[in-house]
Amino acid sequence: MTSPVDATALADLIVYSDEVRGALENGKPVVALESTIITHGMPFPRNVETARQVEADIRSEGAVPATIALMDGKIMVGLTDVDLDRLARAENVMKCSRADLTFALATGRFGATTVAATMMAAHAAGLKVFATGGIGGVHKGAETSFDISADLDELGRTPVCVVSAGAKALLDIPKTLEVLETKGVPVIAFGTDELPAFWSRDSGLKAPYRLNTAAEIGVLLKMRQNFPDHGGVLIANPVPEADEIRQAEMAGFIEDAVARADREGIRGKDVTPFVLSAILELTDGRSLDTNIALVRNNARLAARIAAALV
Ligand code: PSU
Ligand code: MN
Repeated sequence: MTSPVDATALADLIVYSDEVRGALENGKPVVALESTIITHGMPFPRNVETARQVEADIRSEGAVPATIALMDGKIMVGLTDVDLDRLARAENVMKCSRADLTFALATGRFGATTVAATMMAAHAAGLKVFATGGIGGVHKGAETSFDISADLDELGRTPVCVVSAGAKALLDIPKTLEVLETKGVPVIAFGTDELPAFWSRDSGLKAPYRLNTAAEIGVLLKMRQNFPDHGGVLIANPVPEADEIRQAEMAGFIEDAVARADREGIRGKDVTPFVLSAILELTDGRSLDTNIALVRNNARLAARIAAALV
């Protein structure tokens, strides 16, 4: 008789790349990567170039990258170059958060995983560290739209360390911090007292906590492992100074992009991709360069954190 909770059924849905399986068997550090940033966050072909570059960055730090996506009813943990290319070129890829993951699997659709769904998959696959750009959060105007990213809920429940450049500055960052606190998520700025705001190093808000080395973060994560039901940890790693667009300059672009989304009646899961591409246009492509730089920066830190855990 099968037990009501069948862990092997979930394990059967996971397809590891050879590189990731080998790393897990040999106790090498592995870093999970999301795929929504590829399909919905950046235009082709820079999306796939960036995805490859980020994987190379992780390898250069001595860790193994595991890009996660949903394909043919399976959770892919580590994509081959061919699959990465297929995903980056495909049209109508589903943007999959917690609510969408099983739909994509059940229908065999291509699904790109958000922070929330990547955390779910990473946890199921035994991965503890995940690098992204910026997490989703509480949108401006959420008091009427109720638009709050499932990323926050996932951080509250799933024990994975998410290395980000903070919450995307198009969000209401003070409200996002409040929700993270309510959900019990430690928010730790890396090497700074300020909470970073994705494209900018500063948000004007103080970060709840600060740590200065990957080793210190490793100690905290190991402590956290004593409480497996305590959910995730959010690392906020500021974009390198040379690549940032300062907050004062960014504010105008964000305001224009959010107003455009409002005028065009963009709702729900389309908001984040729409605003990101509007900002790309308004900044003449500069926001994309910054986005790529911060993702690479986060990937390198995540690799060092993963190494501190093994
Ligand atoms: N960060 C980026 N680009 C992105 C995203 C984050 O630099 O495209 C994606 C992530 O996958 C994140 C998602 O989880 O946007 C949030 O979407 P929503 O607000 O609809 O939950
Ligand atoms: Mn949303």
